[in-house]
Amino acid sequence: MTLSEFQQLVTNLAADGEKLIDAATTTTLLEDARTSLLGRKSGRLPELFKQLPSLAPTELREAGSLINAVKAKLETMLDDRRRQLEAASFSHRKVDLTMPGRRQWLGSRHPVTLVIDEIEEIFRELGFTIALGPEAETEWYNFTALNFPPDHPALDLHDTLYLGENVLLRTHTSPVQIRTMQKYKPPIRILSPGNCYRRDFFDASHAPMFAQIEGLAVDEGVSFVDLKATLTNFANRFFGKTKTRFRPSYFPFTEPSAEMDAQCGVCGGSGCPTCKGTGWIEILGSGMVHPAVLEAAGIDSERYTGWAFGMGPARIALSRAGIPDIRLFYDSDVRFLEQVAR
Ligand code: 2NL
Repeated sequence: MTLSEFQQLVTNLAADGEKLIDAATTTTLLEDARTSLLGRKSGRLPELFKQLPSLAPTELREAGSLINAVKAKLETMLDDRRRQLEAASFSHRKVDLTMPGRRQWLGSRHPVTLVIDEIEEIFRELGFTIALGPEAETEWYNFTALNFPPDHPALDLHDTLYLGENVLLRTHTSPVQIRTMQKYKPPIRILSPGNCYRRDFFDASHAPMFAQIEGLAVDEGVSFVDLKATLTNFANRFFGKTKTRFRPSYFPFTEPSAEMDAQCGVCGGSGCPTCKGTGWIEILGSGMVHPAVLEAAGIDSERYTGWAFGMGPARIALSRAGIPDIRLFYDSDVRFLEQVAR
């Protein structure tokens, strides 16, 4: 091929390319133009590059600089046209710029935290304050002061996570109540939420770490009537007007002890899988503080009496939302959390 033949082909290509690029009215058409002009496989420009070896060696320099200049020009034209089309397509989009933006989900408090916050709010209105304490405790605060006999199975390495000699991860938030009774004189009305630990399998209904919320009221003349009235009021506030019942129970730290059930909100008491056919959902354990516990915490059990309760907010959140597996609360799966968020 002669130099002038080559120059003619390159000039034609430049002219055709300019027309093609100008004619492209969408970014898709522009991409087609780019492929037909510069496409590595069979674009017109790469095809011309392949012709270079057929020129005389003395003509190569001029031919090369010409084709490279056209290549650069086409690339610039393609880029300019792309910017033009993109700007036009944005300004022609039918958008109402006065519309409020779509709100992103920013996350929410954890479902268990939501239950704790709600319970705190109800008891706050009844004059309770929030008390917090350490999660690493001594055997004395976690067991001895709470009237556990030294050979109680809960003290065993199989049931409790020990950090060292005498130091363990608390198995309930009761140590906070003991510390509060040591530090303050009655009247005492406190609520202690927090995480507790036990050596247990992580299955559908158990977790080795779980939230507990306990309440304690100590004063002169406090009786089982106060316990029953306060906890019944709480159930009606938390679940909406509901039937409750108290069943006798046993804890080393309370005497007498009672468990409170609420009528199953899913079936209304007729029996369903959620309440395992009983019509009742277990809400909490409670009782009159054992005199030995008051004395251990330095409170005169002849002058003062008290009542206490403990419940698991995760259990309550499960039964309230009809969630089948407690592990869902700890997976941090946003698809689950979004569904129970508020
Ligand atoms: C449950 C229910 C309960 C308490 C916790 C308590 C705390 C002190 C004194 C007396 Cl300092 N009682 N807390 C009372 C009754 C029940 O928890 O199911 N626990 C395993």
